[in-house]
Amino acid sequence: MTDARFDQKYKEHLQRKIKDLKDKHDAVILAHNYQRDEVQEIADITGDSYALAVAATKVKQKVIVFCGVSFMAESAAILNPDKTVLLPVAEAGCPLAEMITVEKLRLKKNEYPEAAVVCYVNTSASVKAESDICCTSSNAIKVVKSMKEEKIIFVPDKNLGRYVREHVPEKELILWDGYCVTHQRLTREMVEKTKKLCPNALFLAHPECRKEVLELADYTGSTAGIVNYVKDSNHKEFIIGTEKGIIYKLQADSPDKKFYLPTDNFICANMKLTTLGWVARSLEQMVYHVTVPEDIADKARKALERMIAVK
Ligand code: CIZ
Repeated sequence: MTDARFDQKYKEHLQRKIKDLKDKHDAVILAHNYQRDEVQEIADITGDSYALAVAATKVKQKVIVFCGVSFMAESAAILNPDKTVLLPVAEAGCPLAEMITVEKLRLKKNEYPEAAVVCYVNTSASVKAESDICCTSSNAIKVVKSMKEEKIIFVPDKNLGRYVREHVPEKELILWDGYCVTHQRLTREMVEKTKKLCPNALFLAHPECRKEVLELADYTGSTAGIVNYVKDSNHKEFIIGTEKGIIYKLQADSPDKKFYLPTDNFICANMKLTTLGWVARSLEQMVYHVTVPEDIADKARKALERMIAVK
């Protein structure tokens, strides 16, 4: 048997095994848009963190296997205290979420006591608990507009914060110095080079990209925004300014369209830690059970639910 045929057989074996384990344990699989293709294939629901946070509140199953990174599984656990939430790889974290601590946020709040705190969902439960409201890249502009306070401490992504500031000039945004290490890798030169190679393609960028990159974008939005933009567009070619995993959904929705990445290195290493093997192990051994201390969960839930209520 060739290596490729063996890999395919092994993949199918693991996917069958996961399906059986899911039935046995009354589980549902949620997968982020940046997960490996074969993990998105076995997911019951895929989406960005906003869609997954909302979906998590509606699932009927007892067990939620969250294929993503730790802050996402934490949010699902906070919103669903009665369910068992599993993260297949305990080490799947988010460097951006680690760029802020509760202690440092408290110092910033003391500096600006009149300001409200809007935290990006890419934060720990403790930072959410210290914030007034959460946001995702899908709803950050709406969330900031919904605040009655004029001054907003926006944490921790400075690129997303800058993008929101441009769209909500009536608010004063105090930005944190954090960034997504994956999106920060993309430079203006990489995009310009790809545009020259693909002159008919539109460039779609995620707001976690640098300002100089967003200046080149034909459209800026979250992964959900990019997916919808491509579906509705008459264009046939797109340069994608976000993590590679999104191509799976784009290509599945629009098999007739072409997608190009401006760099082969547009990969979030943490998102790619989750493999089919770890998902199967997660269900076999019920690991890793994500829990959040009740006092923190209660406060963080308010920030998440307030976000979900923003229309
Ligand atoms: O909000 C999310 O899920 C992230 C991290 C990116 C996106 O736009 O989906």
